Amino acid sequence: MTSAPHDARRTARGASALREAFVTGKLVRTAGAHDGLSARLAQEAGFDAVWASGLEISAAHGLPDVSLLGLAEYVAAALIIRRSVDIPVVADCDTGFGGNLNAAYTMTRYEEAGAAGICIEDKLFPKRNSFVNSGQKLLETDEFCRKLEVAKRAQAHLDTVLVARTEAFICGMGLQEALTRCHRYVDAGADAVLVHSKDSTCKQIVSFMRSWGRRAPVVIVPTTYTAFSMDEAREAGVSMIIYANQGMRTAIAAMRRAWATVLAEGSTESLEMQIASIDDLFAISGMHEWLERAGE
Ligand code: SPV
Ligand code: MG
Repeated sequence: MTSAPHDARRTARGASALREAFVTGKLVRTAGAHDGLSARLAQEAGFDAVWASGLEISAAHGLPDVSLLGLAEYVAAALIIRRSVDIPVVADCDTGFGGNLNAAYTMTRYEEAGAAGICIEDKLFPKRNSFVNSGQKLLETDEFCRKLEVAKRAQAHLDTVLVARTEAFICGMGLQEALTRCHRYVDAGADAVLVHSKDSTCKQIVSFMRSWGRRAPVVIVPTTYTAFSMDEAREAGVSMIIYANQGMRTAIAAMRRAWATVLAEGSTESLEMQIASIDDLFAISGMHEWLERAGE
């Protein structure tokens, strides 16, 4: 009989910074990413952490966020992200890619990849992205608590942050269900809770924060309630705010515009003034540092 090693000397990369921010009340400003470049741009902009987004990683594979990619593909993406930045990486692990044992293996694989935190949500596998209007099904609270306990027991690094995400609001449940679930998830060992909402206003989140009483750090993803500011989030007691997909949506819009311009104008002359230079591309991808290694 073996159990997961729990070696106090081992720490997860960046996890202590996250935990310290949670204790001191600093809002962890987090940007979604799907590869090394998008993560590095978030770091360069000054974000405190990166979210290895399931939606972005799926889209980067040309696939919808409906549990088509597997654990290995998501971990590979998270590893590339983690190698590209120094700030903590929090990984979107969907439902933990299956049952309780899958959630345990998810914890192990992401810790090996250097994630500071992993986030597991209380939906049924296979899940749909939260903004899809069909097929949103919640796992029973008891069953999800068991999944969290099993994942937590697999944790090898002392400070890895396990975020339990409730999709109660996404599935049409009310405040009480969201609160009850989050309290149970913290009882089960979650270090933080993510409360997702697809409301166009911040009402659900603000009412949750008022009743939560700061029992554990709260993470939010204000994709639809766009007017909710960082200052308001801080004031409400939110610990981490994730801009999960705005970077990729910006890239999509910009690339569409660029390629349309090239086809319309028949050359890249006017586009050249608007886009990053080759030198910029070299710099962000580390060309100079790598050439220096070869003495060039
Ligand atoms: C993701 O980025 O994959 C998320 C956040 O889970 S959301 O797409 O808003 O559900
Ligand atoms: Mg996701």
